[in-house]
Amino acid sequence: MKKVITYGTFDLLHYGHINLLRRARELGDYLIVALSTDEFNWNEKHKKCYFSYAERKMMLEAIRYVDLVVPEENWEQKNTDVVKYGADVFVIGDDWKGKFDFLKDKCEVVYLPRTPEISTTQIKDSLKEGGK
Ligand code: C2G
Repeated sequence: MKKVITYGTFDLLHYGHINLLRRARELGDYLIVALSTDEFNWNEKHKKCYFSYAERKMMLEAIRYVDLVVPEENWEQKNTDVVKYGADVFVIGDDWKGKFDFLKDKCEVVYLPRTPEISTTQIKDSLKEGGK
């Protein structure tokens, strides 16, 4: 079984996230999502999520492409996660291109093109201005 792992916040879940998860799953037979915890988001990514970790986890688990959701609590865990979960492929959007090449000695590293014109920030900004 070819296992794929990816990481992210996935707040205000949108079709850009779904496109990423679909393409990630297509690279193997089993997709693990390491979901940023509320503490990690706030302390390290300076992101205040609209949905809590539990709510974001529940939504991801409902997606047909996702097989397992685990917590992402720090930047350093990727090296151990890849071994712990037996991941053959690490996948993430190309906004991170090159940032995780250090994993190449443990697994394949794939940066997928981001879906244009959509982001959680864009959704929040649009709503502040009264919506689309
Ligand atoms: N994404 C995408 N297209 C978009 C928006 C997001 O392909 N229009 C991808 C991102 O590249 C990422 C995933 O969807 O691979 C989740 O995006 P975020 O929730 O913004 O995750 P991020 O903050 O990039 O967290 O340790 C890695 C970090 O946890 C990644």
